[in-house]
Amino acid sequence: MNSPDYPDYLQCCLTIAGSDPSGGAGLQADLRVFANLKLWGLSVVSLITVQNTQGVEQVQPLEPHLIEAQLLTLLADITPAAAKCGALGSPEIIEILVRCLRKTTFPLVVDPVMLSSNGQDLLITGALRATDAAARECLLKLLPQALVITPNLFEAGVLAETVVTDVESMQHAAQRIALLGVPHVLVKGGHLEGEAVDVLFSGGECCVLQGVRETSNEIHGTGCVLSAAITARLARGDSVPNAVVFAKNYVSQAIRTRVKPGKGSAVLL
Ligand code: PXL
Repeated sequence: MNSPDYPDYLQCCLTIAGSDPSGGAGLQADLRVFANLKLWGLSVVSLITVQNTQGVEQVQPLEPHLIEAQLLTLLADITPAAAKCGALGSPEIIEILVRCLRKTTFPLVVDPVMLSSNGQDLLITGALRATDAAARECLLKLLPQALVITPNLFEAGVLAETVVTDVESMQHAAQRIALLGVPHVLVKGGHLEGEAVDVLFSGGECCVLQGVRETSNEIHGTGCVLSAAITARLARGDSVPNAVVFAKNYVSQAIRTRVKPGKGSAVLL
């Protein structure tokens, strides 16, 4: 018997992301957010990391054919109400995703994760660096499939090919990224000096949202949690601006009640 909170037909949210064994980021964080928000979580693993709360030691992308098989097998059975992708791991994986997601119609949130906080490449591993032009080109192919993209200042700078350091440059970058084919761009200002504000470019207009002053070196996975909460609210039928506002409040609340499971960063429940 289902409990009254869980109807017979469950709404599902999908994450395509890397594994963080310490649970603060990646698919483990996404699934926790989906469950907290009463959605059934689906996950396709793109890469595994070797990490604890003190940092990422190794990153190993899965064979692209395994990502394709996971995704196609899942989608043959279940259509998620919304999906997100996080750390992807290699140009081949991105290309496979572009191909597999081309025919889907559910909203997709792209968190263009490039580097871990201790500088490990999570977008592309091996000879190519996340900051190389070729890595950017590869990510650009995925953008037209995204409804929303959630870059931080560094990622926005790489995507927009500008330096992003303040609210004005965030607005400029958001507009440039929208021109790459994404209708809604949320540039996260968590790493801004001074005030922490986010910029949302949506419906052809930029708006500045009061941000969460997070001490991001000490809290791990806030970006994953934010994009997962946006995805969950889109699955529930929210508009993008409403989903973003909800997700920002969700992260602020989670930051206030953060926990510290290990010797390193705190994480969000
Ligand atoms: O927070 C970005 C991120 C996403 N996904 C995985 C990670 C990290 C950061 O370390 O490990 C798997």
